[in-house]
Amino acid sequence: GSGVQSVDPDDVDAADILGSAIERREDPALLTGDAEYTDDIELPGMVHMTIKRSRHAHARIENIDTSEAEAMDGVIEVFTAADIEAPGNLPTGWLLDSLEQVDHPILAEDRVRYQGDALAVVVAEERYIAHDATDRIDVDYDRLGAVTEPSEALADDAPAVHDDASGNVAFDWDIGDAEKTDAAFDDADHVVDLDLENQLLIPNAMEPRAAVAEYNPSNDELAVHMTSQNPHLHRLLMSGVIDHPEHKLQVRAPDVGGGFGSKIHHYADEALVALAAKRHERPVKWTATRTETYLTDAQGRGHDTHAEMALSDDGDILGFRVDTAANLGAYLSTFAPAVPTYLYGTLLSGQYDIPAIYCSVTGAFTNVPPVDAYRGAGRPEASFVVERMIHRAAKEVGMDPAEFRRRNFVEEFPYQTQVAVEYDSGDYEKTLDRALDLLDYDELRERQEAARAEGKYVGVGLSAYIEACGLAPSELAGELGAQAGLWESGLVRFHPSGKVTAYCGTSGHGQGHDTTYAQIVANELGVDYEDVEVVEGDTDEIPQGMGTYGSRSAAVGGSALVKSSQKLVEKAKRIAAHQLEAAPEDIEFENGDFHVAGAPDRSMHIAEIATQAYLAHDMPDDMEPGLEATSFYDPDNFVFPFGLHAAVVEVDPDTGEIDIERYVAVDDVGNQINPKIVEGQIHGGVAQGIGQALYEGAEYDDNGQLVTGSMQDYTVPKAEHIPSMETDSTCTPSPVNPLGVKGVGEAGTIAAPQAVVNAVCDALDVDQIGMPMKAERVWRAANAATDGG
Ligand code: MCN
Repeated sequence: GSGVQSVDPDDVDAADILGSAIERREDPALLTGDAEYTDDIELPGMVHMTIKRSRHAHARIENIDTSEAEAMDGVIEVFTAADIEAPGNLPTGWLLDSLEQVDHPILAEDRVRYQGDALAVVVAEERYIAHDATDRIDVDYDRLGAVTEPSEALADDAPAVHDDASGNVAFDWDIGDAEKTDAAFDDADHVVDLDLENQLLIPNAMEPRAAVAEYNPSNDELAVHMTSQNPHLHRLLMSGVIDHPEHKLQVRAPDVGGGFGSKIHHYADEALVALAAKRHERPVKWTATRTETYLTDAQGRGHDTHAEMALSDDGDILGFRVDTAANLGAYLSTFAPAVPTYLYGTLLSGQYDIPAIYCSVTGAFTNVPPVDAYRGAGRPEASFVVERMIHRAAKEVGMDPAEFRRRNFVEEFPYQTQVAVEYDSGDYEKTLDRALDLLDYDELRERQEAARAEGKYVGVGLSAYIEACGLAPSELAGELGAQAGLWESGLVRFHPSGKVTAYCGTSGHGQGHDTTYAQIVANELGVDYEDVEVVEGDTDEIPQGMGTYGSRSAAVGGSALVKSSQKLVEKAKRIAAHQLEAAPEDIEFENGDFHVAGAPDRSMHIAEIATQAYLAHDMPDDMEPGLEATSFYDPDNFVFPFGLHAAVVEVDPDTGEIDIERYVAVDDVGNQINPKIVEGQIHGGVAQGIGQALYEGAEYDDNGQLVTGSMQDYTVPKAEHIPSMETDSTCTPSPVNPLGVKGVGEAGTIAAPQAVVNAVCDALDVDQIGMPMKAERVWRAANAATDGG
């Protein structure tokens, strides 16, 4: 059901390059094995590192005996926290004020708090020797009780994960107006409520995390090649963690095989690799096993929510109250506190004009790995709560769910929500209508009735999602309480031959930036697409940067490249005026050509001007030679993509099996730089969202042991599990950035879960089914429903 056909860039006119569905230029290397991943790096004299991890979720460490491991041939060193002078703490949640701060040492000293916590490091000549030696480290544990669910952790008698965090509370946070919301509930004709769990998920990047570090003692330069989504941030944070000067630290991300958020955070492991390289003055490599990624990659979601909605008889939403306990895991990960707060509470108005909203969130420490951003980060949780409640509310007031949505949609933009953010632009009816058309909605409802008469359970689920992305606006982030601004930098450099290199502080790891950034720059400069090379992911090459997450790269990084390109055009125009002996005001610029107004034959191409800028003796007075420009771009607002996703399912009440017959996705991400890449991002995102609805979920036993610790136990959806999708789009350009783009990288994941859950609830005519909707759960719900229970 794929709609967009890709085209060869050679077949596209230069003037049409922006917006064309050209093939991704990065794919040949990725598909043929020519890509360079971190684990492909081989350096002379390189040695290998492994990490001894806690087998228990919560325990005191009585003793670590490394003697047998150290005695093995080929083992260079085994070190524990006691062996390093300043063990260093990881950054903990620097995006929220008023946190219960707890230390997160890079090696556990006397206590471990999750299965997988790092205890000791082995450095050896060969990888397999390092792994064998790790097994021979003997740890004496004194086990403590473990908690894995936020509701359990917040109970009175729960074991304390940190002695300093009373009641396992990391923070209490709220947003909205409690009194106004209470008043709305007092006036309501109907109140509906649901208990909603958004289960913990394990990110599954194809490439596990890995790092290779090399240190030069003569000049104190340390280079870390690692699986990073944000090398500059990693450099800044790591320089603090291992106490190495930032300007002598290079962080470089080679090709990175996916991240989905899990490669933004600063983990212990990469810092330990850097420390090991400094201790031994030899290059050191560490690559996580798949088991390690399951145990230690920051997990996502993990919300227990009670939500209530106040309604009028005629179907207006009057108020919305949400109370959430969020699982933060054993320590605060880099961005963790921001995820269930600013990225969640601010999105609870959904696509609706809701006059009163109040949301309170308690962040809880538990004995699971740190929980942090995972594709969508806070926004899928918000959209899930809103759209599940909307489905429930429509039923309560006896309205069709599509019409209930339409009645409550925001119609005027910009729209100030009751939860701090202001939506930039939108047209929610348009995506709804497009989706209803594609579904042939009325006919579908008739078919549903007819099927029911034959004992078949067909259901339709809608998800009118909204998200906030293009993560930047420093000022807004500050107003919301974040301690750091967010912007992006881009450098565009003409070479003397007229070719161009564009550098951006984002760091793509599967999103196709090499292609889309080249499209943006070629369009602005009017040069050939093939003449633009894109560089990302290296702190030694790129001025500064914030990285790739929060679907920010196109909106913020792309805009920085636009600004830099525009600066180049301005300078080039003055050089052209000088060379063409005209006033700069009389020079016109079109498709790369500067010409004198009214005299099109008096013209110079921008590439020729680049040559002049470097080689000519005759430049305008007071002008510096060279043709390059850097910009730091910080927009005024987030961008707010939106759309309508719909699932049509048939449920077998005898087996609990769900068949997704159709999946329709209509998305509005503003202007599209490359419609094929946009469609691919939607496909991948929806696959992950369906994965959450039907299959995925991290499960722990009572001791805090991960039960779903491998791909055999944790179902990552395969192609056969995902229906063919019908995609379409509308276009409401964002007024916030010069490209008019909104992000797309997380949209599908944010939209999909509740479309599928709503469809199954609709099919069985039940109010609630938990995710993942495995057969047994569905069967139980179906039986309860048909038993009249
Ligand atoms: N794009 C476009 N037109 C738009 C918006 C975006 O053509 N209106 C293009 C962009 O130029 C870019 C791609 O679509 O090539 C995604 O852009 P954007 O929405 O800006 O998102 P980012 O590039 O910042 O990527 C981050 C986003 C996130 S947050 C997660 S999580 C995620 C995702 O991207 N992880 C991914 N997509 C992923 N795709 C792959 N293959 N691997 C991951 O780990």
